[in-house]
Amino acid sequence: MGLKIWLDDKLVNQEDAKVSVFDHGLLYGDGVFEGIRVYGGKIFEHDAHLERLYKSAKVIRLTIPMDLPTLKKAVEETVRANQITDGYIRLVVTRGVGDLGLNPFLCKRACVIIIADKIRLYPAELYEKGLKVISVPTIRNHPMSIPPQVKSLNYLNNIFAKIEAVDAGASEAILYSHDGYVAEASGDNIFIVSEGTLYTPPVQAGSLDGITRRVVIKLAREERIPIIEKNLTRFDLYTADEFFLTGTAAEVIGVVEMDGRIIGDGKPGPITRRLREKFYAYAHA
Ligand code: PXG
Repeated sequence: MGLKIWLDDKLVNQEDAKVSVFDHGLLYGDGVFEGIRVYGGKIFEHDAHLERLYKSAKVIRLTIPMDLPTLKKAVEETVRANQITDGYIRLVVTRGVGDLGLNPFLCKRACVIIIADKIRLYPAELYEKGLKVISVPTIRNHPMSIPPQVKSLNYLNNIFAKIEAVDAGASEAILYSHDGYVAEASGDNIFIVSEGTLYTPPVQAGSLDGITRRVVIKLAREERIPIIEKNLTRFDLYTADEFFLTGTAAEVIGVVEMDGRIIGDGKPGPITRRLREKFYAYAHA
């Protein structure tokens, strides 16, 4: 049975959920998006995701054709129509239909797409064993190009990084900023533990302001685990006691090898496990 997809201003059948070949989202990757989880029928950090979407849209000079409360209702309606209790929402706003030129202001109306589907989780084994990651040659977008805090439809930079990781037989890519500091993974934020303190790069080092990252920082504070946001180098990652990634799809997942260096004792560490458990409890509360 097909899904019900939100398109512009209403739910339509999946077969009828079609956009124009003149949509600038397709022609230029011009648009913004969010990936959101549903846990036990509740939309996880719904307001935070929507606020980030409106900020991304503002930065790219895109007018979302409905206000936040209306969009929130549309997301809720889409989740309900597809009877999703545990799943994944992809919320996309494209620039809309224009001509073949770049000028976004010739596009009449932004197009709103909401897809709510079941999620395919990473295999449980991966959480037990931890990931192998590599540093990739592709650097994170320079802040004077598309700002990394904008969750835009233009993901080629991250896709380059992902290709480099897959080619090297690694699960994830670690990207650095133009000045050599750790930025983030291709679709996840980065944390390390060193002598009992949690460290994560500041968003300004070139990462998305991850919603999972924010929740993990909050949970660490509740757990009285010291947390410091500061610039990190690859030396800090290689020599960390623990290393983990955070993101909507992955939640909290340990990293056990990077560029041929074994992290800690080669298994996801105790603070990683504790924060993963806390995150699970928080998401399902
Ligand atoms: N950095 C980037 C570049 C991302 O795309 C995150 C960090 C984590 O942010 P959240 O808010 O999700 O904690 C993301 C997440 C996927 C997938 O399938 C993930 C993202 C986008 C598209 C796909 O893993 N974004």
